[in-house]
Amino acid sequence: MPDVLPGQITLANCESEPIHTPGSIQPHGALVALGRHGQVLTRSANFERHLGVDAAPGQGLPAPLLAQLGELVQAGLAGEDGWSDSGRYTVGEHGFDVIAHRFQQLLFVEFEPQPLAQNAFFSLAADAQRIIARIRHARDLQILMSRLTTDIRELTGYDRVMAYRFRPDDSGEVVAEAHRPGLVSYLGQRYPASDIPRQARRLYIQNPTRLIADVAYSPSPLVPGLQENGQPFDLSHCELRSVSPIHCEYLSNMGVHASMSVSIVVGGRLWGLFSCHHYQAKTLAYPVRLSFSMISQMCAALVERLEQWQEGEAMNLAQTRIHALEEGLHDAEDLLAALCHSTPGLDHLLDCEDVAVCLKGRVQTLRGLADEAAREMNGYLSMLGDKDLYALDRWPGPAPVKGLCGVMAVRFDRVENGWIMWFRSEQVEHVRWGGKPEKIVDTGPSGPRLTPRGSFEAWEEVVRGQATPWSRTDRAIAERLRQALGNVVFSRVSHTNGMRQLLIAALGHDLRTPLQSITMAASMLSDSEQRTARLRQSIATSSGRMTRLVSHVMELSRLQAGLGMALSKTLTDMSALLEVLASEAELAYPGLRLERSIKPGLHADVDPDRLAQVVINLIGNASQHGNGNRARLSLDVEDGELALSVSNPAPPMDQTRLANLFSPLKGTTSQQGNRDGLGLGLYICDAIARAHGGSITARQVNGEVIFTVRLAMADPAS
Ligand code: BLA
Repeated sequence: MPDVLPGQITLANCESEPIHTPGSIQPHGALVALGRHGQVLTRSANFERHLGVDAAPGQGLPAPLLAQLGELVQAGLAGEDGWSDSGRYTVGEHGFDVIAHRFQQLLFVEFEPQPLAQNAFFSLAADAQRIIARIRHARDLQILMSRLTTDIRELTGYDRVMAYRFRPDDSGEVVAEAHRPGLVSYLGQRYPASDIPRQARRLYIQNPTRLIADVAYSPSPLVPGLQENGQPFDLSHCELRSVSPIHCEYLSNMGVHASMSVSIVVGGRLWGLFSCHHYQAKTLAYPVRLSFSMISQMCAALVERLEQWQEGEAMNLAQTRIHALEEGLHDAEDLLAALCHSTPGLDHLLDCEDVAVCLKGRVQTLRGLADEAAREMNGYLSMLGDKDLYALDRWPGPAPVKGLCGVMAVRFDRVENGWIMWFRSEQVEHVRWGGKPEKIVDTGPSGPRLTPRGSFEAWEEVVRGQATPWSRTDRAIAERLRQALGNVVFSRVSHTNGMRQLLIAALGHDLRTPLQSITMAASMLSDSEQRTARLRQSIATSSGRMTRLVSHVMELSRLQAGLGMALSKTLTDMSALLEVLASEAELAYPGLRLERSIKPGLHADVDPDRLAQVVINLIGNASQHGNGNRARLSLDVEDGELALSVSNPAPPMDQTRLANLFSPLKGTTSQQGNRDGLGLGLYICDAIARAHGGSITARQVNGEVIFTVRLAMADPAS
């Protein structure tokens, strides 16, 4: 936005007010700006009134002034931008604090009348030293700020001293306060970012102190008001800079007559301000302001250290809690329940209203407040993207659910869709607003907006629907928990895999023997009696199927243990083998119509028993899973390889299922279940084909599913 002229400033455009070039100063002092050769470029209209002589533009400083200030002025003219110095001088009968600085090639010299006795400064320096010594070892931010507001009030004599801290959205909060008895407290109150507009916050980083001696002042204009190049004089670093009329109106609406503020700059960022009010006009001697500024710098250094230290402490505490939490999770049967009932609870890890744990589509909350919100959030996650951590201050859906609008969600299990979510409610609810903050003494032309009550309402407007933002530490803690839970999930899966191996080995050994006995016993049952004959048949069929399953399981266990597949290969007449297998299959599956298309005389170097296992398995599948109880067995040469196929009409399968047919244990996750160990059988077929250097594939063509095994051909003559 372009700069606006001083007369045109309103509540709506005050961010564009060029507060660094007001064209005037506060009248309790005088200012002169000198050019490169010491010639006067401008001075405040009140210059002669304060100093007894005028400083005429275009000429050097008048002799009586030069006699006193010659050295300071010479040093300033020789200095670079950023140079500054000050001193106490007597001009005529008056004492002045003279403050000089170089900025944009100009030398600014300011005069503040000062009756203060010289020896007062010694006690001032001692005061500042004492204050600093007392706070140097502060371990608690809140105590530090309260201590300092009291000390600063003692040092400066203001009626009220507040520590005002900026929040991440540039709104502010009064975090500590000292005031004379009888004043209402502003402690804990919140103000919107617009109360100290952006350009003011920027300026307060460059120039940390500012003083308003009397809000009802009439500014003393610079004469001339513009430089030769037509630009206004930049008073960013001047002590006497005239301040925004909007802000003066704000202060006088509060009944305040004078103010002073000193920035607290931490790591180049405006962390906060010490803001002082006085209910009468008041100036503060420059040396006191310097002490104040020094204390504020010391405060900034302490704040930086304390914040780092506090962050470290919070992380350590969280780490200890996460460790304790982890302990109980490794052996828990139900991870979700264990996460919800752990002590210390997940809700103690971060400041929140409630926590939800989501896993495999289940959702559970710790305090029962966020069930609905958690389910809704679960739905938004895939729309938000593919990150593992989301920290939202505003609800991602159309409206907050039960007032919960802040959520931080971390994903700890990608496979099972495991998330932890912390919820926060709207921050307005958390801010104490102790009734009417003060009697509004009066309101100026801009109306009630320029009062603390108006400010609070403006702030409320800004933060409506917004939760207290998740801090850097909050995110770091959530990330730590995410990693810890990720490890838990990983070790639980490895553990389950280990258990599965054990189970499989036990199955193989311990089940085989009783199965063999049952088969034996069945064979000894009498044939003569019809009832026992049926029984024998049924036992034989069932135990035969169980034996096959156990062999599959054993095979799987061998393969998964990396033992590979033992083959005894021999040159085999594949055509003959398939004819025999087809005949056997017709006996084994009496209802199945098996069509044969077997090209004769084809040979391969294979383990015939293993190949038989594959063919029987494929025909068995066709009989069990196919439609119409018919199948076709074929053998031919394709692209110089043997192609052995079993095809049958079958219900359509989607691409995922088709692609997963050969992976083990898929039945446990597929919706169709694992009927008769179909998964294991095909997994083993695949392993057999690959052990022969061949392959097995499945495809669907015209309502048929076709399994094809490809193998290298062998020449019987060689
Ligand atoms: C400046 N506004 C300031 C300053 C403070 C505040 C501390 C620094 C100047 C000083 O030392 O006085 C705000 N002061 C507060 C608040 C409290 C307080 C919140 O005591 C609470 C107890 N101000 C507004 C609005 C606008 C505005 C609505 O409230 C504009 C739309 C403008 N404030 C404004 C401007 C400045 C300012 C332009 C800069 C003044 C300057 O340095 O020239």
